[in-house]
Formats: sequence, structure tokens, C-alpha cells
Amino acid sequence: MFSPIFSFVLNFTFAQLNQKIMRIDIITVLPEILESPLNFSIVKRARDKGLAEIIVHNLRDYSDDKHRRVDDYSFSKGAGMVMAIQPIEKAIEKLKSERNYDEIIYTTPDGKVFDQKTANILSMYNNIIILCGHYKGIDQRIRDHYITLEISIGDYVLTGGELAAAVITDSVVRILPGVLSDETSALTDSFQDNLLSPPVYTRPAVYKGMKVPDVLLSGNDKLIDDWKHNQSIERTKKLRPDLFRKYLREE
Ligand code: 6GU
Repeated sequence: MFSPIFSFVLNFTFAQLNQKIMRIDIITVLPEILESPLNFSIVKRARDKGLAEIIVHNLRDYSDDKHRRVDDYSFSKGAGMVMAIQPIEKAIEKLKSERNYDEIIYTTPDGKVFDQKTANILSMYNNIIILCGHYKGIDQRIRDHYITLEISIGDYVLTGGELAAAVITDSVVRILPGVLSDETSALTDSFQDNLLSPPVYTRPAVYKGMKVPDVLLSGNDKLIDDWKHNQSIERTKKLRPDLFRKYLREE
């Protein structure tokens, strides 16, 4: 086997030659929140392999204000603080002057609800910006003139868009070509075909009287595949009838 350092260099070289590198620029007032989600596990591996470049920008660095302020009072009284145009415009303009972006995304509870299909589409892009919402939102003029896609991660309220940006980035990066091995292939993920995953088991085959289903110990691959598919169907029917209807429509 190759030494870890040599493997790293080899991986990196192949990544540079054969694979596109996706670049994700994240603009936020709280870069610290994004640190651990983007620096462990599969996202870290993708970055180390040179398959994804993820740059987190502190919005305050783009503020022309002497106190580095990024928010201001809303023109509608009592509506809370609003993220001001100036720093956001400066950050986006700087990035746009350096490369072309396929999508400029704003994370907001009133955006389109994120799903696997959107993740798949984003994973085909070269460069995206994710602007994290905060306070009572951003000045509408930024949304009107710069934002090309508004994404929510579900019908509940978060303190800011950073966790949503981490969710989007994780789901996109893990499906980039070359990130997962065959064994952990994204093609067998829940949701990739609108079905939930079947249950999984590991050793021991019996634990305190609780047994692994006999079929999994049979060694018969065809029987096992049929069982897994059947379990997926039954689970989806029971737990996610909405998803099951989508499966039947798109099958
Ligand atoms: Cl993207 N932002 C916030 N603040 N809350 C949310 C959300 C985003 N998606 C669901 N809730």
C-alpha cells in the first residue's frame, strides 16, 4: 500500500486532473458555527481530497462601518434589526468579480423547502454562494438584485441561517463524484429514490435473545436484496405516506 502522504498527493492529483472541484463560498456573521460541521467526517475528507473548496467569509470583514456593524434598524417600526445592504453587496461583488457563480443562495425560513432533488442539482454546479440570514432578515433589495435561490430547511424557526448552510453544504458535498466509496455510495441513500432505507444489523446475530432476521444470515444475495427492497417499501408506506406517493408517481 501507499504511504498516507503519498496517497494524499495521489488523490489530490487525480482530483485536480479528472474531477471538477466544487467551490462553496459561505457568507455569515457567525463563522464559528460552521467550523465543526465543515471540518469532520465526509465533508472534511472531500476538502482534503481537493474535491470541494469551502470558504467561510465573515460578513463583518466587508463592513465599511468603523465598528464593523452589519445590521441596522428596520424602516418598519418595531420589526427588529435588519442586515444592511452595504457589507453584503461588497462581499458578493468581490466574489463575483473573481469567478462566475451558478447560484447565489440565501438561507431563510420563507425560502423553498430543501430536498434531495435540490441537493442533486446544486452538486452539479461549479461555484455557489450561500448567504446566511440573521436577525429579522436582509434588506429586500439584496434579495431582489443578487439572490437567485432562497432555501429553507423546514417549517420551524432557527436563530440564523448557519445551520441551514451547513445542512445544504453537507448534503451537496457528500454526493460529489469521488467523495464516497462504492460501499457508502450515495445512490443507496434514503430519498435518492424516494424510499427510506431498510433496517441494518451487525454482529452479534443474537444479543440477549434479540435476533437478526434469518434472511440476513442466509447468505443468499438475491433473497437479501428482495428483503431490503420490501422493507424499504413497507417502512416508507408506514412512516412517510407522502414520500411513498411520490415514489409511486416517479417509479
Ligand atoms: Cl434557512 N433560516 C432560519 N433562520 N430558520 C429556518 C431556516 C433557515 N430553515 C428553517 N428554519
